[in-house]
Amino acid sequence: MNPVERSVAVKRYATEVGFDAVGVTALERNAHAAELDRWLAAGHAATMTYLHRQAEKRKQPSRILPQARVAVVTLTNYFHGRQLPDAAPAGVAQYAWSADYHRVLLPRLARLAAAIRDIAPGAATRCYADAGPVPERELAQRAGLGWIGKNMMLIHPALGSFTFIGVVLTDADLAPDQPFEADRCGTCRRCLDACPTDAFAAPRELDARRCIAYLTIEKRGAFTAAERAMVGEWVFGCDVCQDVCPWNVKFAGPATDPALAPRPELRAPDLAALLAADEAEFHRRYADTPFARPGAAGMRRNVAAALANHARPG
Ligand code: B12
Ligand code: SF4
Ligand code: SF4
Repeated sequence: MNPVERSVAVKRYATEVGFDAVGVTALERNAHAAELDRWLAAGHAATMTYLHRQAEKRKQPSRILPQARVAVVTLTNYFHGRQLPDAAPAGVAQYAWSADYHRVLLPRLARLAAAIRDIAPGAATRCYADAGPVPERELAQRAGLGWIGKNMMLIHPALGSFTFIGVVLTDADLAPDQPFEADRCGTCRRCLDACPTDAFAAPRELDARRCIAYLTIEKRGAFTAAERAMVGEWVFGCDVCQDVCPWNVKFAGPATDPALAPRPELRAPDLAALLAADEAEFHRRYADTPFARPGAAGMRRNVAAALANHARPG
């Protein structure tokens, strides 16, 4: 097989294992390395110090796996439609309505990596989904899968932005795709205007310190009074800047993947039970879910804030 035929075979297999879109890009220097440097220097990473440590690899992704030549980049649709959770106050971002996506994506990526090694015998492969020093949105844009919207999300023209990105780095000789060069946001700025905390310092510049996703998922310890007010009635993550995006409103279709089926205890969690759960009970209920990231104490903090904000709106 020549590189083009190998790419076609890899992409066919990616679709068979359940990925909704796939593309290939060469591991050149990140074209937006300067944006990353500025973002970090401005303090927008908040307490996510790993982003500073990983910066050099994000800027030059060939340093992640030294012999790697290309990234095979996948998208997995997780959109569950436009319905809101039944029980307010309990805003949970849609990506957390089903089992922890790392557990779904990584076995699929491992199967894709095995197929790459069959198609290109002797190839080295390494799989990533979210964790690791991989500039996933940047690679997805370069692999032709969509553009980076003003809300910083990778937007696929047919799937929208409610997608997970998964990556296989490899030294296999695969033909790359053309990057997605167009910016289809145009003059729209709905995401910037709708963000409840004004977290965008500018288009494509998110200050994590003001982002509800950061506050409810990544921040450790107690909220300040200002942070407590900012999270509103979200108990885990936030979807506002995606919910308002016309590319999701018009084009995103619900995921049919059984592995990502919504679970009631995640979509509309029992807040009293979450508040009362000790470590053992929390682990029993939520160990395989995204709620495990903030953990029992983090979720208690989030629920307490959401309930207080619900009682005292505005
Ligand atoms: C840290 C992190 C966060 C932080 C910071 C978010 C942020 N905007 O940077 C917090 C906790 C706030 C967060 C929130 C969310 N996250 Co997050 N997060 C990450 C993580 C681990 C690293 C992102 C990062 O490096 N940020 C630093 C910024 C500077 O880098 P960047 O986002 O890659 O942006 C690059 C481009 O924007 C580019 N660039 C800049 N300007 C321009 C201009 C043009 C024209 C182009 C083409 C490119 C470009 O340069 C930047 C640097 O390379 C990635 C996984 C990964 N390994 O990449 C997931 C990831 C980005 N998150 C994801 C998700 C789903 C979310 C949430 C939707 C979850 C939720 N519902 O609560 C929110 C969305 C918030 C938002 N609007 O961005 C998905 C996004 C999927 C997609 N389709 O885009 C990822 C890819 C995880 C995954 N594997 O699926 N996240
Ligand atoms: S996830 Fe929510 S808080 Fe964060 S930038 Fe988007 S709308 Fe704003
Ligand atoms: S809401 Fe508008 S500006 Fe924001 S990402 Fe979507 S199309 Fe782009």
